Amino acid sequence: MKVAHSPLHIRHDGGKELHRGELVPCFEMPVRADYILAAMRRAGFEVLEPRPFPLESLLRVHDAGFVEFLRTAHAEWRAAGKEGFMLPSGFPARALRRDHIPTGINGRMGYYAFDASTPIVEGTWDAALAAAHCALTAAAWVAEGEKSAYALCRPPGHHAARSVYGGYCFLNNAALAAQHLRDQGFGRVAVLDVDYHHGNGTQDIFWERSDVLFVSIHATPETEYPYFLGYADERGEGAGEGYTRNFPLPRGTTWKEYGIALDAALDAVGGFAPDALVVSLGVDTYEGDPISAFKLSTEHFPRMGRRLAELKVPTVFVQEGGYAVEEIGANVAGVLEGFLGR
Ligand code: OKP
Ligand code: ZN
Repeated sequence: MKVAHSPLHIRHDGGKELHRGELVPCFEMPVRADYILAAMRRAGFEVLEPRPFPLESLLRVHDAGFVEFLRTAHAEWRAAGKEGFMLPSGFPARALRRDHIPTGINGRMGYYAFDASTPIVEGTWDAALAAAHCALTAAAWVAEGEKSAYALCRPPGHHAARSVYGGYCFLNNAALAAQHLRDQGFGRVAVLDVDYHHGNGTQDIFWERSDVLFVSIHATPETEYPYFLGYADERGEGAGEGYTRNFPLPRGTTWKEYGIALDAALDAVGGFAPDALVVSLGVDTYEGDPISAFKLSTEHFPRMGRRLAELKVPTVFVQEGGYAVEEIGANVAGVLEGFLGR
């Protein structure tokens, strides 16, 4: 399997997030990619740098003002005399205006963000753009005839909506891959999101579309991030009605219950008869994950991969979460090797 990876990911580093009353280095840290890369090499996968893509490719799934904000945010912050990482301190929540974008950097940041756990540093744009190019490159390989490919994206993408960032995500790598496949002639594309957290951004992007099915298995938003999307009654709207499917599961879910939900999700995907599949591959369902509460062990990830392969559809894997850094490589490689039947 070909792997798209860019060393530019390392530029997204140095931010902190609030965790249990303290500012700590972000769980979404550069070493995650190092561990995955080492596992890819051990598995004998060919690792290649992403191709460049025009900025307009991003506008297939993102708002132009949003992309421009991300591209220039840190420079504006510096120009306003500030230093270090950027976190928003006010959001256009209920009772506040949402029809005006403030001109100042703090207001614009709050306008485009949905949480305060996603710092922007000087190199965030370079890294997020490189991750998007990894996803687009992996999609291009599959469009050119590869049966599968893996995009080693960092930062992740599935929480990023058309014009909102958050959840460690800036550009929606999986949505970009799915849209690229659509644009290359794959008529029906399914996105299956197996990250512990609901892929609210991907759901937002494809909410009203029937050409891209979004199916997600995740921890219930009643208790888990992102809290405000990912409930079972969300099924899409307009032309997209029925083309979003959510399978929320409680904290403490083990492989036994997970496997049942996976079968139901795979039935939904199979019923759609997709021409291609994008897997938002978060391995934060692992029992040792420091911010998650499912109970999958390393031996379960190859089983997940084997079940995905049963769909027999060209597949692009896009890296999302996974924060147990020492085990992340084995868990990701497990899915991919299980998929390949080895
Ligand atoms: C990103 B992905 C803990 C707050 C954590 C953000 C979680 C983002 C998960 N201090 N909130 O889906 O793995
Ligand atoms: Zn996650």
